[in-house]
Amino acid sequence: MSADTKRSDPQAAAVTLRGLGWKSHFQQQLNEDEALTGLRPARVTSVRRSGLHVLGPDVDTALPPFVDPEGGDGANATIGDWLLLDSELPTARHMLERFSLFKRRSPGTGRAVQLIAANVDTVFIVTSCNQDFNVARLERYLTLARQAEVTPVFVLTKPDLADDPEAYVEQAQALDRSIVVECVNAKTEAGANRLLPWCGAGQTVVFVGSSGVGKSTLVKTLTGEESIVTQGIREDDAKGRHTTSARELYQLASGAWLVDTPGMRELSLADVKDGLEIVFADLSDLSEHCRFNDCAHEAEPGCAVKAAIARGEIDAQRVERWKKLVQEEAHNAMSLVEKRAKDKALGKMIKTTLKGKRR
Ligand SMILES: Nc1nc2c(ncn2[C@@H]2O[C@H](COP(=O)(O)OP(=O)(O)OP(=O)(O)O)[C@@H](O)[C@H]2O)c(=O)[nH]1
Ligand SMILES: [Mg+2]
Ligand SMILES: [Zn+2]
Repeated sequence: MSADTKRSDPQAAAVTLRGLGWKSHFQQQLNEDEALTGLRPARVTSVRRSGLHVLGPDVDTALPPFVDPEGGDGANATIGDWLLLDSELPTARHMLERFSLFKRRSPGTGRAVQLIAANVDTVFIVTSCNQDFNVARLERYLTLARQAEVTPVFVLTKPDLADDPEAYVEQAQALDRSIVVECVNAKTEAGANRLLPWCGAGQTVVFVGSSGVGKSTLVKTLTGEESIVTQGIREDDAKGRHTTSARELYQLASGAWLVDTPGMRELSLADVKDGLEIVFADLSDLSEHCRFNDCAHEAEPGCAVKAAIARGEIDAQRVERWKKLVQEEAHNAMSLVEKRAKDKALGKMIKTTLKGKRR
């Protein structure tokens, strides 16, 4: 066992594919491609600039970064990915097709995409019962989760420091009645253990959220891994100090894999059209009743969205957040060159998306 792959139980049983989160989705790919026969599966357990660390039934080693020859936005192997290694040398040959992928637009103005984690079953969207709590940001994370087809759970920390934690729970729940909202003191076992229902054997869960919300504290309490570093937040604005700097996979005694991630300063979305249509399905549906096909829900006559706001049936602020995200998505979907050439087309694209052409 290398220093990179931390496991809570030093006596842990031998590493098995199933224990690492192997699923029929991966086995099928092996069965269907003869060229893959004889290669050894291993899972990426940590990602640094210098390279990867992989763990498999008969391998536990560092590897250089791996880029899938088929290319595309998500071609770099990331944490949680399954690679097939040579039978002799520890060299990656192939990356198995993922069943889920969590990604965002890299911070800054470029269009590059940053992969957060692959082959994840559940995402814990972590925020605190303090100034970090922000409905618009939660909605962004939710869109990301829906796009990736990963089960989202809202985890609200620091109820022990809040006057009225229930008020935060209600706001989070109002975003989507079907999502589980857990409000937990991350520093206590009783609190962190509330997350165990999503942490069965072979399950992979990723913790995301701003710096200082208690992602590492939760992982530390759940795994009992003393080496995990956590750090107090700034008193005045509750902002964290970006303590965790690399994504890391930890195994729980239950057999689940937890991915701790560095706190995000901003969350720019990329390729989330489907995610938006799920999170805002009600608004999308409603907009089909607008008189004009390309209604922007501003001042057009016969706008079903405006009418519903006027009747008090939907929240005007939520509509504004929806429009903003749809616009952002449309901007991102176009390259810079295209943007210059097709300024007008962009306006149209935003309108048709707001119009909610559902698949
Ligand atoms: N009282 C209380 N303190 C908490 C709770 N959760 C986290 N903390 C504290 O909040 C601070 C930040 O926690 P971290 O776990 O380092 O936060 P993080 O999300 O990992 O932050 P980054 O690694 O910077 O992204 C630490 O001082 C924790 O002890 C909680 O539920 N209650
Ligand atoms: Mg951390
Ligand atoms: Zn309208």
